[in-house]
Amino acid sequence: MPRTPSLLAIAFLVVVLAAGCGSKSKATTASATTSTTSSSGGLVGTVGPGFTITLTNGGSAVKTLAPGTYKMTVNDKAATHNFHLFDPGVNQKTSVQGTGTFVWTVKLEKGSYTYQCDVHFASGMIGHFTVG
Ligand SMILES: [Cu+2]
Repeated sequence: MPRTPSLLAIAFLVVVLAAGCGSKSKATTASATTSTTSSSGGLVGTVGPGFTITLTNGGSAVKTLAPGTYKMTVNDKAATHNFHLFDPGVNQKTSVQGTGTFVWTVKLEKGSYTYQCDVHFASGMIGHFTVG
């Protein structure tokens, strides 16, 4: 007699787990769709509040990009730093004193680009990526 109830319990568990997995994967699909939509908004540059400057695409650091026109969101989180993206053909920056979120449209050509804080690039607040 002890076998029958445990088999039933296992069968019940399998059903519950399967139902749980089904609803979970539905939720995952929905949120994945949402994040794809927002990351297709393009590149995100962030400077501050500490001595950090980053450029990401879909959450990953940008190393290489294909040539083209990109929408780029810049979060300047510090009144002591700025975000400056330049060359070739691009020269966009936020102000050192100012903060805020900015949306730039940048046309990137083949070449090597630099983003930096103009005040602290010598202290390592600088990054590069290649377009080609
Ligand atoms: Cu700085």
